[in-house]
Amino acid sequence: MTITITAFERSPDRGKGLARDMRVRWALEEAGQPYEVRLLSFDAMKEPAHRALHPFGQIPTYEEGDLALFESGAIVFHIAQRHAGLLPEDADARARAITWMFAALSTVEPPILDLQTTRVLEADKSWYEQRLPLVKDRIRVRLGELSVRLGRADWLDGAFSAGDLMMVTVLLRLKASGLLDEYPSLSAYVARGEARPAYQRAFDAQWKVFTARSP
Ligand code: GTB
Repeated sequence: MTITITAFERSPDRGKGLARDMRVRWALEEAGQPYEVRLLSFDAMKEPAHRALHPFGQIPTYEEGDLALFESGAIVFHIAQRHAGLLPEDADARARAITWMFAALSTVEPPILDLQTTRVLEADKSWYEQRLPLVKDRIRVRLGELSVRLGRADWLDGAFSAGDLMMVTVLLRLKASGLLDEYPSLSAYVARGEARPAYQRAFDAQWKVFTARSP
C-alpha cells in the first residue's frame, strides 16, 4: 500500500530540514519504506479536506490505505512498530526506546519550542531581553542532563532507535542558536544522526522540494 505524507509546499525553514515532516521522512528511510509526499500551502492546510486528516490543520500527516494519522510522534511510532530497524526486538529495550521518544517530545522539545516562540513572537516586548536568558537557561538544564545520561555512548540506549531519531530532530532545532555547541557530546550525537544515510536521503528529499520552488 502506498504511504503518503504531507509537508510544506514552502517550508519556512528554507530547506534546513527542521519542519516535522523531516522526522517522518527519516523514519521511513530507516525502515526502507518508499513514500509519496503531498505538498501543502498554508491555506490548503486549513481547508476542510486537510483538517479531515489533521484536526489542527498542520503537517505532517500519514496515510496508508484506510489509515490516516497525524502527530509526528505517533507517525514515527507507527512506522517503528510496523517495520524493522527503529525499535529493538527485546521487549524491555523496546520500552526504553519508546521512553526516549516521549522524553524527546515532552521533556526536551518544549523549552526549545519556547525559545523559538520567544524569538519570533515576543521580540518586540519590553521584557524580551529579560526573558530570553531565562528561556535559554531552561534549555541548558535539559541539555546538561541529557549529556550526562548520554555520557560517552553513541546512542541513548544501545543501538540507534526511534528514540534517537526523535531526540536528534528535536536537538537540531537548536543548531542556529549556538546552544548545542556548549555541549560537545550532544553536538557529536546530533552529527552522528545527520551522518546516517537514511537521514541524508530524507534531508535531500525535502531540500529538493525547497530548491524546486525557490527562484
Ligand atoms: N505536535 C505536532 C507534530 O509533532 O506533528 C506539531 C505539528 C506542527 O507544529 N506542524 C507545523 C505546522 O504545520 C510544521 S513543523 N505549522 C503550520 C501551522 O500550524 O499553521 C513546525 C516548524 C515550522 C517551521 C520551522 N522552521 O522554520 O524552523 C520548524 C518547525
